[in-house]
Amino acid sequence: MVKHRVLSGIRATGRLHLGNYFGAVKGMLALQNDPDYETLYMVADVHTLTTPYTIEELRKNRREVILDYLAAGLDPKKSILFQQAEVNEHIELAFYFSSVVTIAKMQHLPTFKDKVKQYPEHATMALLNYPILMAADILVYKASLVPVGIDQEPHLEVAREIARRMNQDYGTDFPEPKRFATKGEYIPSLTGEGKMSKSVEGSYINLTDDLETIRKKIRSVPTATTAGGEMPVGVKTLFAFLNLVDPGLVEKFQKTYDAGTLKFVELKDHVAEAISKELQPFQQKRKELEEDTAYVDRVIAEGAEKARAIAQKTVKEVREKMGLLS
Ligand code: AQP
Repeated sequence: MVKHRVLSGIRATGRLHLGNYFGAVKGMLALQNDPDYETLYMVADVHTLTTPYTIEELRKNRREVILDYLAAGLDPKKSILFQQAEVNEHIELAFYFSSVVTIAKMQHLPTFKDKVKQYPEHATMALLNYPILMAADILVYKASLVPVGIDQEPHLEVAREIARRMNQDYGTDFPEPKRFATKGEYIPSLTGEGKMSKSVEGSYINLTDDLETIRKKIRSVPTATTAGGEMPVGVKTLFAFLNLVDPGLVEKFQKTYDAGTLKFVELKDHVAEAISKELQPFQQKRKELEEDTAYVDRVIAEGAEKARAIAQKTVKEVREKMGLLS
């Protein structure tokens, strides 16, 4: 039986947070452990160049994300784990794809506009090309399923359009990739505004945070002074977290909220403890992996080799179909 392929990635911009974990990594794990799928998970280090970064940090983080993947339970015996920059074919295919996409289309994407607002001095061609490179990341493996958060949906739409155009114009056989959604496809920011995001200070909980840090951060979520009535955004956030880390208790806390007797500090401390408990196996495994440099080096080298073998085949096909091979 031909297995369906899965591709996902996380940018090498720093330590993973709960949004990355529930929106992406949980889905990556579920598909890795399903024998119907062949899974490829990369560190999107080339995508890191689309927003301001420091060379030293990038060098460190492109390895750190591999450690995070392994600590979260991604297993090189089941998944191909690799760094995007080690497989040049992604960039080559992205250039071919850029010939079937208009500039206007890219400029109108909400994700592009948001990032330009966030970094007005950094409205680069690389940023404009982000969704095209993402399409290449997926389609170079002919992947049909992509476990990512809901914020990535507009980019997947671009990937589907590119697949359609390439198939129509050049007779390729790219699938139209779909998003694999998890229960935590949208993790809200701790500030009560927008999504949890690495680049927004005060918005996130890192997977490496200890209980004290998590408790402090969760206590900072803005709540009303009294419970009952329409739920303010901060309270909704707390319930969203509870639903992910201790769903059995949602009903009990909801009842006390409706009755106006909920003590927010109790809910907050319970949520903090449940998050910390959820993260303990990850934190333990990460410490062990930090000691095992040789193993991590091997995972990185072997992953690149396996990914390259698949990617090279696709790019050769595309070059041929587009008239670049005689
Ligand atoms: N808040 C979120 N809820 C659910 N999923 C999320 N993801 C990110 N934030 C949330 C998912 O995590 C994966 C990696 O995203 P990325 O490669 O864009 O990583 P990032 O740039 O480091 O993510 P951030 O925190 O959002 O960074 P900035 O602040 O730089 O933009 C994706 O699957 C994404 O959907």
